[in-house]
Amino acid sequence: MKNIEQAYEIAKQRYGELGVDTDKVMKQLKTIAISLHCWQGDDVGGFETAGAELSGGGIQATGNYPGKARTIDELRADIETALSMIPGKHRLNLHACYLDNGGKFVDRNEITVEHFQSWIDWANANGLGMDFNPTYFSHEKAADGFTLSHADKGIRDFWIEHGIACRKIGAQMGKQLGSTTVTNVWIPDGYKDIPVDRWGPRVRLVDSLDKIFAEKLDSKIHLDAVESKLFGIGAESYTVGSHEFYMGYAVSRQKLLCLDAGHYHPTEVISDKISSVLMFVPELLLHVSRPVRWDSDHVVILNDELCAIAQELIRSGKLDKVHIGLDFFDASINRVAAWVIGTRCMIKALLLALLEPAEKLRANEQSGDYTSRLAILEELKTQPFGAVWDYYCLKADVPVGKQWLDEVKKYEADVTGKRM
Ligand code: RNT
Ligand code: ZN
Repeated sequence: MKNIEQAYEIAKQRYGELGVDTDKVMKQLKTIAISLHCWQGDDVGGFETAGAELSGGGIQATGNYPGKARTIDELRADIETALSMIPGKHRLNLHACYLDNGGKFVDRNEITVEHFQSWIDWANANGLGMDFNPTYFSHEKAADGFTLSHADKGIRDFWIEHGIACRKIGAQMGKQLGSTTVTNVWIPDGYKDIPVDRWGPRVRLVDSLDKIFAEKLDSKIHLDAVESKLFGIGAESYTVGSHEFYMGYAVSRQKLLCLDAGHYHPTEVISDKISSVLMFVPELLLHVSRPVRWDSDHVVILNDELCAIAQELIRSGKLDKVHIGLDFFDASINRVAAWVIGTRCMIKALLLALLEPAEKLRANEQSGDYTSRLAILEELKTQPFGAVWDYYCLKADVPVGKQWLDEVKKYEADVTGKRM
């Protein structure tokens, strides 16, 4: 503890020489909430039916590490454990298939806030805001790969009803918790092989979305987001909700666009999209993920793109217009550790970005002094960032350094490892 404080004092001086106030930075960092996705805890299984398994619909968790949460209580306990190792106050991002139906099947078009009341109460007790997602996969009416753009009106109407139900639930979450809920629509719709009709499904999707969003909701308690995708497993040739589709939809309807880091061509990055898209949509939702060769949803690590995303959020001054959500699910490692690693990395990236001498760098750029810009950006990489991060964790009363791993191992020995 003494070492951490001493190291921080030195780091504070070093950053001070660059014109960066580390105390102020830590205060700012504390105000940034990350939306923790419930689905890392059970490989996107949910609790709709006992022993529900993923998934269908273009997403796939891989791995069979023991100890995944099997019940709502287990999932909540795991999230609480993860949160106890993550500095700051955050949010829970819940999927509709995680409903609390008391053991009695309730179909997607019939869910109401009562099926989520226990989650809202739990979030409230844990000081968490909530975000929400309709679930357009893992269902017999999604089995052929189409939902909101389905050619069959009956199936389309069913999913429209689901979307409408979810907005009502999302609005209740926002209202009860006094913190705006973002409800994000992602659908898997697409064709495995080359379609003949690319128009029809897109015409139907626009119509379905318009029906879902018909009721105006108070933007203080609820916001809508739409998430595009390039391709999915079993939908390699055509995705109805492509980037251009949702970009156009979000701009024309003034909805939030959700940028998922894994949903673009392999050399395309979302860090560069933030400033472009925010010119035309009111706010953004991020699904921070880590694609490896494809939309693989690996656990987020502190790599160049994560740093670039955080830099964009801080440098642009538009943090208040961006909702930061995580979207990864790795079933090959301890699932609580996955949350802790990914979320801590997201916070580390934000801290690194806040520790930049922003005004100085901007002045260099504006005066055409690109030499200084490059030189300072490189010098920043070897500043004592780790000392500030350790101190931030210490002050937030969460494990410093790899201490958290010991706690996860203990939790595994006592709890998750005992699950069959
Ligand atoms: C799928 C999308 C979507 C899901 C979640 C579970 O490719 O990224 O956001 O990961 O809805
Ligand atoms: Zn996503």
